[in-house]
Amino acid sequence: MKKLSIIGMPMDLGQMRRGVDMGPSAIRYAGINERLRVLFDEIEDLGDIAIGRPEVKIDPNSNLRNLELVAEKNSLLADQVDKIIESGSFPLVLGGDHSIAIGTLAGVSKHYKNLGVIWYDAHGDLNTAETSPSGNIHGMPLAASLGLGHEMLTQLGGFAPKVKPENIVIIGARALDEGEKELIKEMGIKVFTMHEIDRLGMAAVIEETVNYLKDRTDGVHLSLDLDGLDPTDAPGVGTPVTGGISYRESHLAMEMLAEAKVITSAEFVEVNPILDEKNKTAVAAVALMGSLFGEKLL
Ligand code: 4U7
Ligand code: MN
Ligand code: MN
Ligand code: MN
Repeated sequence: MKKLSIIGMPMDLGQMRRGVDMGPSAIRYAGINERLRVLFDEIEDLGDIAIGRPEVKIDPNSNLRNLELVAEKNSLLADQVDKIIESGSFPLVLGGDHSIAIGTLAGVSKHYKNLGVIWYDAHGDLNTAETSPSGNIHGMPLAASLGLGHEMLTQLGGFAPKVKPENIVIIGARALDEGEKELIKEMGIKVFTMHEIDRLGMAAVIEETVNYLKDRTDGVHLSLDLDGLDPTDAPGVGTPVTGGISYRESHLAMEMLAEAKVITSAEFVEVNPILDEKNKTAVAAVALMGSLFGEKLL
């Protein structure tokens, strides 16, 4: 039986653009249930993880905005995701800013010896407190999952790392910080920047990605940051970067991932309805989910 479990993570503590906490609502209003219902035997919406309205603060010692809160809320998410997988269901997490990937991956990673991760994003999210220009934890989740950074983030769930560098593929990068570029080279992380996407075409990029991950991993998590898409197609994001992946290329990518049957968990993050145009970004997210879960055009 094919079952999907949806969980909302209305987190906005990983950055400064308030409004991304409304991402899960915006995605639900965009018709996620109606769209995905026909693709599964059963769908359950578990509602949102409680974030509340905590006082935001920068830890003066660590250059990490809201460190304790981000860690605390993410461990709630990790537990939920863990339970969903244990119950035999596919976990789909709705963000929220990208710091939630720390929790998602902590929950997912327990279940795999060699978890693969596809990081669909304009950014690398490979900063640590030392390299971060902003102190925003939504720019750090991939580093934290690799075991790099503050131990409250890296040790979430009680183990590190959640993913090995050779099991990661970044797609859509076009705004990497200097420290991130160095780390990518040092660790040998596979990256398809916009340059490679333009040169090879998205079809070849996904083919290569699937071939690369298929043999070395026993599950693949898709972490899709809507700012991976071009801002004309996904304007409702806090850190837009021009020259991004188109709506059509993104659909092709999701369709090919569906065909390859490799994805075992997913999250769609950084949808900010306050910055959006008529919920366009949430609608795009739901359309991409449709393709990811096997919706056909004919
Ligand atoms: B997102 C940035 F400096 N790299 O660390 C940072 F450019 O989850 C942006 O991908 C991070 O949206 C963007 O603050 C995080 C910045
Ligand atoms: Mn991003
Ligand atoms: Mn991101
Ligand atoms: Mn962003």
